[in-house]
Amino acid sequence: MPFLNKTMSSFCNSQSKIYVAGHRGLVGNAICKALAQAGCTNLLTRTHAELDLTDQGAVRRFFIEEQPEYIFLAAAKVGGIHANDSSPADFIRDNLLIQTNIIDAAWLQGAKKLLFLGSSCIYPKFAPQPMKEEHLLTGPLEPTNEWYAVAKIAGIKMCQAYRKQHGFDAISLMPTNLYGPGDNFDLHSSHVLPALIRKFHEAKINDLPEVEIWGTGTPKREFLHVDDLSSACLFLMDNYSSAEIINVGSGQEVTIAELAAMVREIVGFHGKIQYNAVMPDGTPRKLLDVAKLFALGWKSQIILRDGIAETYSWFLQNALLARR
Ligand code: GFB
Repeated sequence: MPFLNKTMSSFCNSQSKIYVAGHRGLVGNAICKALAQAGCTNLLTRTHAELDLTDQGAVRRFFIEEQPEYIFLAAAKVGGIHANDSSPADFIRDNLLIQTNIIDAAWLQGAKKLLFLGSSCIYPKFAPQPMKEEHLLTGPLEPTNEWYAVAKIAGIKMCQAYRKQHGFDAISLMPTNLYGPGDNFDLHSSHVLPALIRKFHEAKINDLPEVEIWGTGTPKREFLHVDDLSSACLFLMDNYSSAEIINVGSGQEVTIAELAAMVREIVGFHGKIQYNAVMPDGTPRKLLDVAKLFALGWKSQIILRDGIAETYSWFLQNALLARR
């Protein structure tokens, strides 16, 4: 079957009222762009200052007033391995509150459909690779991000419970490690890819002899461009309705050392790479099995090298504005 990638967009027209929670984040922003390109003009967004998603009363009032029909739940507290490991209370609290408030209010107000975004870290640390949807809850989690993972698993279970008890059409997507323009480039809280872009860039302009990479460089990660994820979100909002979770990935993985070499070349840094094994490696491998999604007719399109080059040029143009 040829890969469709184009959503039928039955939900997506100028009439449908669509709420994107977390529209200023990497994912929410990409979803808004994709929706606008697909012709959805009735988009609803709120900044954090306008609506605190951890406040149940405020979220309920917002849903009563606005009555959104379709919800993309992209609001979450996210971060890289160090942020997850050092702020476990924030990760479990904020995510549980945000997702619980939104899922419950959406159902209460009779929304037509909700799309919840989880993460590949919901799978056990030593899950067989590539990780299939049925590997959920079959073993212990990776300790550096178990707090975030437990919150995301609760979100999955909540979607399943509301479907089972109330017939609410809530679906759960499990994206792999994401990156792209608009990412967080703060070296303490970011994920590896933006961190490497910034580290190599700053080493280049400051003529430094080496760049420090956390861990051993041996863990493998799969990366997906955020525009591929937003395309999958629109596609699945139209073409998927099930209690079962569905993985969203590129199907390709690289070691952190390979990633570092690629970023170094794209940025044009000629010094050395120094590994700091005192910093954690995290899960050794995290490759999603994307057979289920591919069988529905969707496939990622952005090649990692191209996506990194695009993200680096975004960083260069927006470095002063980028969150630091
Ligand atoms: O992207 P990252 O922080 O998240 O780290 P995870 C991936 C790998 O890159 C780890 C290594 O092995 C890190 O040790 N790494 C090397 C670095 N240098 C750096 C650096 O400068 N910064 C960072 N951040 N990493 C997160 C989870 O895990 O993935 C979240 O903690 C979430 O919960 C997210 O699931 C997608 O892939 O290890």
